[in-house]
Amino acid sequence: MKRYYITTPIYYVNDVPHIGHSYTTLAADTLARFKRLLGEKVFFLTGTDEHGQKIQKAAKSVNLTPQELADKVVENFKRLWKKLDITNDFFVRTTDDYHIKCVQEAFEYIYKKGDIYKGEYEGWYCIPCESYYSEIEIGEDKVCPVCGRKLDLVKEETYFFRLSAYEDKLLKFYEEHPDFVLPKTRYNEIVSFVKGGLKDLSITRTSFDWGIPVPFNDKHVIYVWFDALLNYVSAIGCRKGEFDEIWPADVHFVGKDILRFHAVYWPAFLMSLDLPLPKHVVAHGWWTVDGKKMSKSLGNVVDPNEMIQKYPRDAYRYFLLRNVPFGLDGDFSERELIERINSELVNDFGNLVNRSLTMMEKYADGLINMPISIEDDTLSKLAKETYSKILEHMDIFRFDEALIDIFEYVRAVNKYITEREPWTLNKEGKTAQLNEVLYNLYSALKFIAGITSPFLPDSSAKIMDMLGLNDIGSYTIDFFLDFYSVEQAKVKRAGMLFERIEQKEKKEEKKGYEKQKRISIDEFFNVDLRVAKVLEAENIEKSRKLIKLKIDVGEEKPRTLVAGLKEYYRPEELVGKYIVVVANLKPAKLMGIESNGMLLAAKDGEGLALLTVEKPVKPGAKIS
Ligand code: ME8
Repeated sequence: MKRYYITTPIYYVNDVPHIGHSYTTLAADTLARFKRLLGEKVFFLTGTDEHGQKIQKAAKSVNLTPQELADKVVENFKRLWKKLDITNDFFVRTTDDYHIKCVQEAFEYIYKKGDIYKGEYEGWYCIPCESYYSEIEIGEDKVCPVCGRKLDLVKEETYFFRLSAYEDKLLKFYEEHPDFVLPKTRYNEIVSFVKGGLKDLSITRTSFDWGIPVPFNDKHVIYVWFDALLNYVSAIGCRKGEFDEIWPADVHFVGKDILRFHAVYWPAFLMSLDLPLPKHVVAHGWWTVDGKKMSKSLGNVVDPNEMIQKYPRDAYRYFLLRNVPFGLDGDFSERELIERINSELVNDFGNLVNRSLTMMEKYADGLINMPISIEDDTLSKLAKETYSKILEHMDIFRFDEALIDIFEYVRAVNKYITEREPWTLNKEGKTAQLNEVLYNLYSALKFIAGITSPFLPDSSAKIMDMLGLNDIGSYTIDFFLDFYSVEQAKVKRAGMLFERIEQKEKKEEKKGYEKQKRISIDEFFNVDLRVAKVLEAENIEKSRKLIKLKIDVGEEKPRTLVAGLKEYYRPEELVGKYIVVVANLKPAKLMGIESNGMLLAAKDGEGLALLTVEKPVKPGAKIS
């Protein structure tokens, strides 16, 4: 059976791991766990990129040899992955012997084929990015178009890879595989880059020596990107051993910064090596911190080690995967992380598990029994529907959407409890009905434990334990989807899944409120508040926060209103709601769309709730 092969980039060893690295690795880990849950055999690879001028320079600045630096820094990555419970099957290092041998073999293979030739190169080189850039890309300032740093003019004898010969083949491949690069916007970027014309690529260097020597000319070391990309092949046997069971990769996860290397150069190298191409290259967006680019000089680099000391690692993982639509840029803020913990993980998720288990213990001594007949299969049906939505979203690597699906289910189960009122059934001695409700709840928690296992592995394990089930590894999804697969169980409540976290700012906010400026009644009446009915709602794709609404405010034509609701509502949840808007606000342009009005919502440390009227009134009704 072909193993589902997932990779992360191999990270440079000149830096300590930060939130960005952990993001890619956590996404890959989540997919690996998800595929295992589906019963697939998985091979999940991560590792480190240890050659190149950048590493050589970094080592020199701390008086170490490049190898010593690599040996030291690699431990930071390995330690962090362990702390984050990353389930990689192998860790590749580009200074390992098997890798060096594989890169040299690949170089020779391509050389013999005639796709590598010797020449001379002069160009603008960015050492931190280990990449040449063309005059067109760098403009007049001669700074790197990716990292903005100063470029060096470098002239050297070099071996070229005949990339130009692959232009048409690549374009044909993209056309035949429209989901090779995801998300779609990135695919378009890559296609137009290649359509712009490809020049041959310099793939050796003579100006420094920290790299893999060209096998037949040791004056040259192999370009670090040629070396690094081959990790995906060297780590699985380099055409030997298990190689055919694993190759081609199913998903290379990368940040958008290194997409070109993976979606243009890498497939061209592979074509030249006569190897099949990967199925998908998935590029995610870029994390900033409190709106700023992370950098050592700004001192705002977020250390994942610190985060998981302060917050449960499930919460960190949840926040990264949930807060940003996979593919878009995101901003990291502890305030938002706490908001998500308090509202979703504590209120919705933790609370559901806790109240369910409490009732099971209180009303049935923790004993769960399958009823003779089950009248009410609401939760079972909903679980199946939820699962198919999750599958669709995971197919296109939308971790955020899959989590929204899961949490909608969690909320539905909470609602089920509220509506069925087990406490009343207990009080009235309706044992049969009570048992059925508890059994449904047990089965729903079992489904939740299974489906959350890739995303919230620690919480999932705790729930499994409370439900009297084995480790997640003993089951596949069928067990969880077969809703009533457990006939009898003894449950035991074991503490809360998540603890509420007090926000410091919240107290300050309260103080500020008392000091606020008072306004006159006239000033208040200047604001024209109206009821509006939401007619349509759609996500603004390019934005992380904004949703575009069409609203009826009782005028001849509906208005367009843009609001920052994406993180809190799905468009379909908004349609039909009677909301409150400020109707006499000057129009404003948001993401190029004119917004006419502003809606009212309440926000606390835990989430956001729209102001709606208690029962439908005519759109346009004045709020007085
Ligand atoms: O590029 N936001 O290694 P690298 C999101 N060795 N992701 C980020 C990020 C941020 N602010 N910063 C880093 C290299 N990343 C090469 C890769 S692969 C054959 C060779 C993540 O240590 C993201 O995945 O600079 C990005 O692509 C990767 O770290 C770059 O890591």
